[in-house]
Amino acid sequence: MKIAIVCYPTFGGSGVVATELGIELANRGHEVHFITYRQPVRLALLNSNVHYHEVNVPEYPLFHYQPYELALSSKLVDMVKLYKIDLLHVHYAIPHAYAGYMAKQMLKDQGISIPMVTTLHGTDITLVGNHPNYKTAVSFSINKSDVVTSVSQSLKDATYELFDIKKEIHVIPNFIELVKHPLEYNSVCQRSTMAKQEERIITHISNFRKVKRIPDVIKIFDKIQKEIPAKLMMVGDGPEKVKAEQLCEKLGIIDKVIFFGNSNEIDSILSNSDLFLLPSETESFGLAALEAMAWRVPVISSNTGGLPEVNFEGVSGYLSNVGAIDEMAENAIKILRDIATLNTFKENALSVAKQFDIHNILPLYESIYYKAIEDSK
Ligand code: GMT
Repeated sequence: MKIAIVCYPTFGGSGVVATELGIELANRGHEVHFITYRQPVRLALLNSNVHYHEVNVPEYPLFHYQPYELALSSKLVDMVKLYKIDLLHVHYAIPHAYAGYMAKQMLKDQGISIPMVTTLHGTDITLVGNHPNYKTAVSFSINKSDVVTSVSQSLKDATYELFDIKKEIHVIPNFIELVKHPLEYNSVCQRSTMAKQEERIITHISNFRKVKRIPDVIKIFDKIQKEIPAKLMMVGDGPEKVKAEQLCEKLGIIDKVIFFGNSNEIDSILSNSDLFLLPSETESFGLAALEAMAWRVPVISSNTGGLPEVNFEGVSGYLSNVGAIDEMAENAIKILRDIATLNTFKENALSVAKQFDIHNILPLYESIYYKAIEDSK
């Protein structure tokens, strides 16, 4: 198949999922065309099966807002015609499903029929998409998609609850490429550069938006480090980062916290970690938690959204109500206090992660693609 993938090229989860999906589809012999405004961060190599087409939005003084959707839909039409693409897969409804639908209509006008699969990722439904200024267009473009998928059952339920959706939504969970055993992994970032031998390594990775409840991460760590020698790795960047640094300063723990910013060493950091913290306000899936679990890192998370579908209570970690900092810290200490318990949670985290192996999940997308192409004939 020839598949065009539209996504955000940044460090956000939806872009990561779209990129990893495209790479694996290409490994399986499909021809994949990424169409976005920058080369996706996780897309290192282009080859005969992996192409990247940049969407350029020319500047013009009259524009207060650059018309990205217009440029994207034009580019989609041009690329579909040039490469004879069979299917569009758009990740994140805003504005990709809308631009994809416009491209479909323009192509239809030229006698070309192409199906569009829209994958809902989370904030495109729960936070941004639900805003009254977007809701009408988001509902419209979801309903006009040929196939709609969501990354968790919880997100599917939220979509039906928040929007007037007439289409069936297929749940296809996010996935992970399982990694080598941490001891076999030749970590670029050595453990000794992060913590002393006797210290536990606790990690948080996100885009530091309010929804991630960054102050909770720091407060939970503060409580843990009072009981157990530990260091906190804060990976990522975003609007809450400066406040996070100030809070660490205020609590007197700045020397126990490393702020990495956006890092390409995520595997190295996770391979050395003992615990992952994800106390988010809402999380449609929690890909960062799954990535940690694939490195045998247990997870302390909130029990919101799709997190209970990924982090299994008492098995791969623990889940608490949003904001229950004391309970999260107590659970973390329960996991970290003795090595036997920690090792059990580590093995369990990996077993749960195995259920989301990319090789199990990818065929679900493939069969949806084949059916969509068949139905569009
Ligand atoms: O919240 C993020 O970290 C980024 C955001 C995105 O759309 O890029 O993530 C959403 O999609 C991810 C991939 O499907 C999910 O794992 C995240 O849970 C989801 N974020 C939220 O729902 C807040």
